[in-house]
Amino acid sequence: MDKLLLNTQNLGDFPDSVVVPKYDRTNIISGIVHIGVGGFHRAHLAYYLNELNKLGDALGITGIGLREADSNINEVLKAQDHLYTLMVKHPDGKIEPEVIGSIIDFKMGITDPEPVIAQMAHADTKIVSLTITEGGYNFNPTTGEFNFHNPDIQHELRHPEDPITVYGFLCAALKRRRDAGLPAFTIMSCDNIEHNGDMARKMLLAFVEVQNADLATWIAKEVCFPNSMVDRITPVTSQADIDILAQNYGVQDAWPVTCEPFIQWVVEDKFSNGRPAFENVGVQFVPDVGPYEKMKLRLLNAGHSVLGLLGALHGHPTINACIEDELFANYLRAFLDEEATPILGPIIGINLEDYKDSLLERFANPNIKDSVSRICSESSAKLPKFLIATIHENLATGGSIKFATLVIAAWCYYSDKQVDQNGQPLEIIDAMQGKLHDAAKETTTNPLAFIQLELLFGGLSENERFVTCYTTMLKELYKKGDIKKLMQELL
Ligand code: CS2
Repeated sequence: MDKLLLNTQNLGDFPDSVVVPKYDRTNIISGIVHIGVGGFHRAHLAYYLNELNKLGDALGITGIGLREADSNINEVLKAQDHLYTLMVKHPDGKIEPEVIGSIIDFKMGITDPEPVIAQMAHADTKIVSLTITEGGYNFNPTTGEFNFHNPDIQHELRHPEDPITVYGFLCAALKRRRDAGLPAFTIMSCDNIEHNGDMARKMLLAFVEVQNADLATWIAKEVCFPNSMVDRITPVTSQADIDILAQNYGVQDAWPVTCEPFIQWVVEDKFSNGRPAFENVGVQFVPDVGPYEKMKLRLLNAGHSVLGLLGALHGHPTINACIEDELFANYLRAFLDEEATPILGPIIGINLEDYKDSLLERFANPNIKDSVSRICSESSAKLPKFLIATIHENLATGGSIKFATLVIAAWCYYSDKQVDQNGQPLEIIDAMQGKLHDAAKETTTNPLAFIQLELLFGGLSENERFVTCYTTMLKELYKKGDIKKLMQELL
């Protein structure tokens, strides 16, 4: 098949099996500035906006990169007129490729902050949305307070005109809007954090109160921070995906995104400066997102971590490989039923049994091939929110903790050994990797060393019930190194 580079000019020449934007992209106005254009954003918010444009809107996104690593996506998107292909992969093998046209520009904040501030401060910008990951919010995971020790934050506090982090940029832009008499934009967090909007608000206000108290008062009054629950499994793009797109569909896209068919976004209807009619494309607006967020984080995300860490140790490469292993599927279901479900209250419009059934089906999708290394990456930012919080709640109520505790023991062993049970090196990506390894290494002389990382575990190392359960499992694991045996024993 002839291969064509993905760009505006070639859109008309792709085969019918590839959906392309039919709307006029030259008319699009950038109403949303998005920080953190990773695969998830391109499979989720940018997808929804593309759907709205198909219905007649003309709204675009300006992507922002605040990290050196973002220069890759910047270059790819520039070369492709900001177009990219979303490859929706069904469990039966069907792939639906669709070219998404809603991202219309990209700016790198590290090389030149001014155009980024100007774009955020532009009258057309109504929303600044974020997917900066759990770690990007700059809070202490145990206390939940803003981390003022971060050197970049210290720099921005002294030099408001030279922003580096999301907080510096948001404040510089909001100050400019206030001074120009423009309304504030909405700050819309799309990260996997419970009360993500409240968290963004708390962190921004902590920062700006020190940087510019006067501006803090204006932000507290004018800026809305809706909480939201976002969901779509988006694995890391592989070379095989790029090749399939080129060979089977003739589209040469340097960085397509693959995802599952399922998509969900539940959001609070609190916007400072208007919003697109997202309800027309399936977004659910509710007065309180809390119960939906908690359900998703403590079932889906925690479930991923359970499979990811146990699976990595055993040597399963992907989440679907874990689910194909009956022991892993049963273990996951037992964790969901016995430890996660009891801490969730009833959720309007949701049948939790159906929700859990659908999670297992989604995880089993054999075409997604979501790597356990993606799931285990940045566990230090994820686990306190996804799993450790559940252990704390079950300890308080007398609930079961054994399934989650084994995951913590496995995490210690994994951080110490850094190889799976077959001796294959594990790909560990974590901002705290060094600290985790050092603490885990001490386990042989001090079994509590790992859980004494208070930043992650709070007071768990002083809880008798947890310590007994954890140290028994850890001993077994270090003695035999057989994770499946331990899993089996708990069922
Ligand atoms: C995953 C999430 O990062 C993780 O560990 O659980 O990326 C998950 O795939 C998404 O939140 C799905 O919506």
